[in-house]
Formats: sequence, structure tokens, C-alpha cells
Amino acid sequence: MLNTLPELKYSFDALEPFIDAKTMEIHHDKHHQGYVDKLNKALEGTGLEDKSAEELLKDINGLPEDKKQAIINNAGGHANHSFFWNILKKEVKPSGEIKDAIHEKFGSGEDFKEKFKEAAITLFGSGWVWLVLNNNELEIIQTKNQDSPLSVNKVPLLGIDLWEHAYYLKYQNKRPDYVDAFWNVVDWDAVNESFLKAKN
Ligand code: MN3
Repeated sequence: MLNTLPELKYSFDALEPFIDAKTMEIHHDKHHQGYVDKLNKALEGTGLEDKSAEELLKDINGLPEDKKQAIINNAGGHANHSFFWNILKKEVKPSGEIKDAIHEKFGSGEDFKEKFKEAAITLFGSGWVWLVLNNNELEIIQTKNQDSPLSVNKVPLLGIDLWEHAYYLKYQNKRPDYVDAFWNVVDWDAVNESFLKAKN
């Protein structure tokens, strides 16, 4: 079974005005589709065609050397975007165990957001910033390009796409404004669900 582009569970304009419809359309239909197509192409003839992007990313040392970087890039692009679409929803407030765990680890929701934003602003070039679970501890990490937290044995709970294609149409060079707007579209119920599943 080839990897396929997942359908969005909401319309392109569902996250307006924070993430605009045109950006969502191009991001999902063109960029994400591109990663899926290139992943399937890279997997041709490797015997790994049936593996999910997540399975491939958890064992990157097992990848054939000549395809390794192409698979990391495009399985990462596929998995990261599939994850991203699922943590986006307007008007969901932090609640549940993840809220308590964030307060315990970072001091407060505001302190957490500040640290996350700092990581997002200081990431040089293209990549992602994540809230992950690492050995049962919450942690904010940066990844370059389409590298996945799964490849370093960390479970993503929340992530922001910091490639310019994710925000340039609306925010141009103002990455900090995009990060501020992002908090209006985090589906904290989905984040909490991932947290409950991943924690011991
Ligand atoms: Mn993207």
C-alpha cells in the first residue's frame, strides 16, 4: 500500500484569519502531496513500500544508504504534515492532564508559550519546533528541514511548521506574528490525547 495524502478534516478556510485559506490549500494540496509522491518514488524497489512514514522514521539506520536521505526528507515531510493538520483547530482551550503537566514543567502556560516562541524564532532556516515527550518528560525541541522527533525516539505532542511556505503569504518575513497567531489554532484536546497515549 503506497503512502497517500490524508484528507483534511476541515475546510481550507477553517483556521481563518490566523492561517489563511490559500496557504492551507497550497500547503496541503501541493507541498504535502509533493512529499508523499517523492516518498513513494524513493521507496520504489527497496522492499519498504508497505512501511508507513512513521515506521520508516523510527528506524532510519535500517534504511538503504543510497535512499536514506530522500526517505528521511520525504517520510518526514509526510509524517510531520499529517501530524500538523491534526493538531489544528480554532477555539480549543488547554485542559486536561497536558495543561497540568505544562504548568509543572514550564511554570505556567505563558512561560511555556514564551519558551516555544523563542525556539521558533531562533530556528535558523527551515524546520519545526515541537513539544515532545522524551523519556516521559516534556521538552521543547527544534528539528531542521523535515527531520522528525520520531527519529530521535521522542514523541511529538505539538508542532509548528516554520518553513516559509507555512506562513509567507499572510505573514511574509514576520515569523513571530505567525507564532503568536498559531496559539489560536492549537487543538489542545488532540495534544492532550497524544500526551495520554504516550506517557507512562
Ligand atoms: Mn510545510
